[in-house]
Amino acid sequence: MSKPKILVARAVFPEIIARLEQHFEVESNQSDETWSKAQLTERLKGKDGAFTTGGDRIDGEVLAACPGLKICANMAVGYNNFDIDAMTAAGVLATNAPDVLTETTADFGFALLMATARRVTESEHYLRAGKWSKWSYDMFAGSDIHGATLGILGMGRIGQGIAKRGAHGFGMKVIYHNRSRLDASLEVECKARYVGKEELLKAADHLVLVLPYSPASHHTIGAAELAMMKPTATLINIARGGIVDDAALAAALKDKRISAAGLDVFEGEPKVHPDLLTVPNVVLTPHIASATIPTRLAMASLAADNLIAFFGGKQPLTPLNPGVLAIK
Ligand code: 8YV
Repeated sequence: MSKPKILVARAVFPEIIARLEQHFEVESNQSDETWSKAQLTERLKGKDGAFTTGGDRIDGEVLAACPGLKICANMAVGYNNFDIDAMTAAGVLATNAPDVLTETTADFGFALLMATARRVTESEHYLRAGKWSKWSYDMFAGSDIHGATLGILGMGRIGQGIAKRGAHGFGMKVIYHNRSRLDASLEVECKARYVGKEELLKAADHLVLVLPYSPASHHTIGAAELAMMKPTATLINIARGGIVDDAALAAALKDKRISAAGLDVFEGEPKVHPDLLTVPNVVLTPHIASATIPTRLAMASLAADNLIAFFGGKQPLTPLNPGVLAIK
């Protein structure tokens, strides 16, 4: 019997490719070429499955051109690159890669918060530029983390990880807002208090965004929300580009309407709004919150496990539209 054909859309660990090759006929993109949607579609034609990452768009147009496709396994917890309704309508299973990246991503959220509030990168650039000639009492004075009020918007697994770090590690007062309130026992574990969105914006000294992107969460933070925040506040986005209106944020940072921001994700990335590149009070990183080798390996392994289980007639580990399996 011939093996199912799969496409691995981006470069990934060679050991993952080797494992996939034991089960599938694999076409991979180990040279990590940047494919347009049309190029991705061309390569997906005739394939039974796909191993995708957050930048690979799978929508009705792609699916219509690839009727043989049965599953797309995303090496990411976020799946806004998938049109889930279109996939379900086409009978294509979608899987993501949750849990394995929670603690690593929460670590990074905290790293970005600390770097932003304590002006780590801005002061390093100053030093590297040879501008440091003497100590002074207010040089690169930032904001305290310990004891401050940490606001979290989006209290899923990663949000909870950040809350625990803040409450237990740094004695922060944690408040959060989410579509639904956590169970009381989880609120106790995270030492977090549920508040409305407006109170969150107004009370947070540091606001971390960890909510999923969807058309409904587009520009959750725009000029009006930034205007509600404290002028001393910091804003951290490790969620998705598009949740923040980057142009409005750049203007708010320039006018010091908020103190600083730390951004790992951007609208239209890898492009970055040019105004963000010119303001000093922002820390910018290229979507690396889950980037440690053990975690990226665990994410890739989970995506591979989903493909192997599915084609082996077993239940995939992390299906997003499991109803599709019932139809088959
Ligand atoms: C990935 C992410 O690195 O998992 C996610 O949702 O944003 C990141 O961890 C990226 O999406 C690549 O797939």
